[in-house]
Amino acid sequence: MSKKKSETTLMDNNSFTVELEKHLRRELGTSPKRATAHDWWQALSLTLRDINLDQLQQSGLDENQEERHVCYLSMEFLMGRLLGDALMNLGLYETAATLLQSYGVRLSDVLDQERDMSLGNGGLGRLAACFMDSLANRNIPATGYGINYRYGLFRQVFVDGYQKEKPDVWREFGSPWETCRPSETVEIGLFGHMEMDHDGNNRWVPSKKLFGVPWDITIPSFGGQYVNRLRLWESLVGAYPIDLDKYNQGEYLEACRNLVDGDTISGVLYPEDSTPQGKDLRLIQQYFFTACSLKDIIRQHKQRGLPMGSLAKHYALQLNDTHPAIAIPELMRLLMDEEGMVWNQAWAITQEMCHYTNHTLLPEALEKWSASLLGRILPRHLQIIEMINYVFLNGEAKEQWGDNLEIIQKVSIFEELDNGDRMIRMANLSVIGSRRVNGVAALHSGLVKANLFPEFDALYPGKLVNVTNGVTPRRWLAHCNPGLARLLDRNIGTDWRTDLDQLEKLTPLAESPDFLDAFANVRFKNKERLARLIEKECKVTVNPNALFDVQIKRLHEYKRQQLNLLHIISLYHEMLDNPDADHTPRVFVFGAKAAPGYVLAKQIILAINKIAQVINNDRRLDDRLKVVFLPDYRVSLAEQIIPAADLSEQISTAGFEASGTGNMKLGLNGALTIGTLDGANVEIAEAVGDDNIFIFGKTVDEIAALQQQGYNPYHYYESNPVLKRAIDSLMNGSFCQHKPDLLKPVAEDLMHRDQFMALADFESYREAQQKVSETFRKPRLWWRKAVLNTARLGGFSSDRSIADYAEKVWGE
Ligand code: KOT
Repeated sequence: MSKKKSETTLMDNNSFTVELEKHLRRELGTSPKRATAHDWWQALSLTLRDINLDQLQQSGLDENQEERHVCYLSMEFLMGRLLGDALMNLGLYETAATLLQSYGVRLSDVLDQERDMSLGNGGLGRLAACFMDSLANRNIPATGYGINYRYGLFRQVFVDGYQKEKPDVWREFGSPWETCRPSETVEIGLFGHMEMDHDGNNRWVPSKKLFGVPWDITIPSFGGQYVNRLRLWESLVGAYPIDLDKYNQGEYLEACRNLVDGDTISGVLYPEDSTPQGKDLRLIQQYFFTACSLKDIIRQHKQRGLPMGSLAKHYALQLNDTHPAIAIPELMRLLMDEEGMVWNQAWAITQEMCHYTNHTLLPEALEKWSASLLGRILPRHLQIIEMINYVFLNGEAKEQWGDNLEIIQKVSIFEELDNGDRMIRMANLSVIGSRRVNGVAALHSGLVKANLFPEFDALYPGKLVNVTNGVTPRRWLAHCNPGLARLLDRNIGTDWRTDLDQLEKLTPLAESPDFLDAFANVRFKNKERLARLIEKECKVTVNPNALFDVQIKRLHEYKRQQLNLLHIISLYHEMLDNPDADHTPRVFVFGAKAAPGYVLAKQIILAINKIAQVINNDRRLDDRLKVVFLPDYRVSLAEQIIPAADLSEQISTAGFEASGTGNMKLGLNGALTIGTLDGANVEIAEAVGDDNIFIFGKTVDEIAALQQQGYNPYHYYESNPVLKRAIDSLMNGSFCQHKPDLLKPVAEDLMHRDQFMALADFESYREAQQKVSETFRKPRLWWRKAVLNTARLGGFSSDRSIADYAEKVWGE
């Protein structure tokens, strides 16, 4: 796709000041002298939004553009805060800081006023946000389509070590970034029945009508010349009572009565990462935002005076996992029932337009909808899915596999259940209905081909491809780590922000002691800053000279926070046994939310908190070991932790983490990785070299073999005294003397089930951790490795991912 630049110059400093003060006076009824930090935040945000809106007119929405417009359909956009990034992108950061200073206000206090836009759970939603940023930076015309949830991901607090959920009222008084576009409201149907009209055609008569109201957020490139938009649909505005008791027990659905009343649909984000629960409201949410988005696309296409037959030439749909897969039958319905096309033409357009990204191999995360449930809510769509399946099985499938029933059953969109109902496999529907299917890291894409969809890979050679994930260097380096950004600017120039391969120029500097000192110095300041935050949030004093060992991601058994915990306990025991030995001081930092209904994950959080309390108060350790669990992990917290991390924990069971993107953010900022050969760790290891990463644990094949032969965690427990002692201390109440049974469930699960084989990798993990400790004691060696991590991870920019999508997925 070609690049295009607008000629418009952006706002000068004086006009910026005038506009800002105008917003203060007119929108907020205040003045620079009286304005609070929150007023300043709002006024600044409105000012920048206006600059972007002006620029938007000249960017991707250009009506005469020839390029294919990318529509990124995602249930989640985990945007975080927007002001700091926007100031940086528009080159107004210093101007704003100086102006505020003249009124005695600190820009950092103003930035802290912003509530994170947490409209996502974790990796999948954050990836969508990074991709929006990179689409703008690649000057690719694009719209992100999603849901304007009134409540984002719950806020997490700890009470006595337990996770408690609080509602995330992120835009109680509106959000300055969002512009409502009521004139582009669309109407969609739900429920109802099918009728035959006088021409003998099938017609859907919905019994419910819903309105989708679009709210737009501008997405500027670095420099601000190119602007795309994120369009989030709201179903209706109104009072919305949530039953918090039920919500906290994991029954978030039941907590929302009036299931299909308009305002419930965009009410709350489902807090599940990797384990969707097949509930009606979720399916309605999926249909709601997908149908609104398709109507929007078709309306724009027609407004440009283009014929329906050329829809696929002008628009590419990217389905972020199967959550928007209902787009496939919905597009068929629109093209046939509303636009009068015949099946074959509609199918050709649908298959040309749709592209599907798979983000997980976990069987429980592969979406399936009961056909009877889907048929009740969307009767026409069930008919169309049945027809797609019929045509597929009797056409391509029969030609390829004849009457091989085993394969036919496997590739069918429908899975027959014993109780007579059928489940619709959204992944199969997505593969059949898409032009390209991609995994998110080389290893993962290989497994998608070999294990998940081998039959489809044989049937459709070249359809299944890999696009390795990436992260935006604007947010995850330039903005979150200003100290390192300045150091880079001084040494390799400033172009790395939009051309991250420039980081390679650091390679020779890894041999310069002066540069290593400067790098270490930046890190030390970042660690001091994080130490202050830890003091404030956790009331724990930590030493910035200690090794900061960081695991930040959703809490899930496959991500194995429990393995990290076992290592911490073993270190604790070692320090108590040999108090005079020269131990490397460590601070273990956790950040993680557990899905409210995920019992074991919540018990692991409790265990970490309880163990932290004992260790942090044990004076025998001389402050050489600290464990902190920062509450309410979210994008803005990640931005403070990542620049201060020495060690990045990427310790999932091989084969289960599709990619990971925290691994990229931490590595780019110069943390060394301790990790398994899983997801993008494999490519990170190739990029940085074996000497600059700590790889441990069983490979995908070894894990499979162990599973095959029958995994027995108890064997590892019995035969490894260090491991046994760690687990016994969880069992016997050492960390919780007033309630000795409290942590037993975690210990028992590890000994008797251990679904993700933490015990099998424990010894190898511990050895790798010993190497980490030894290396950290040699600062020159450590910082050289750290610099080489930053130097060699430029390929993990989401700008590169988007270029790959443009070439391998949306292109020819
Ligand atoms: C959630 C529900 C259903 C299907 C997939 C998910 C999912 C997967 N949510 N987040 N992911 C993560 O996506 C990231 C971006 O591709 C990956 O880096 C990460 O490994 C996935 O776990």
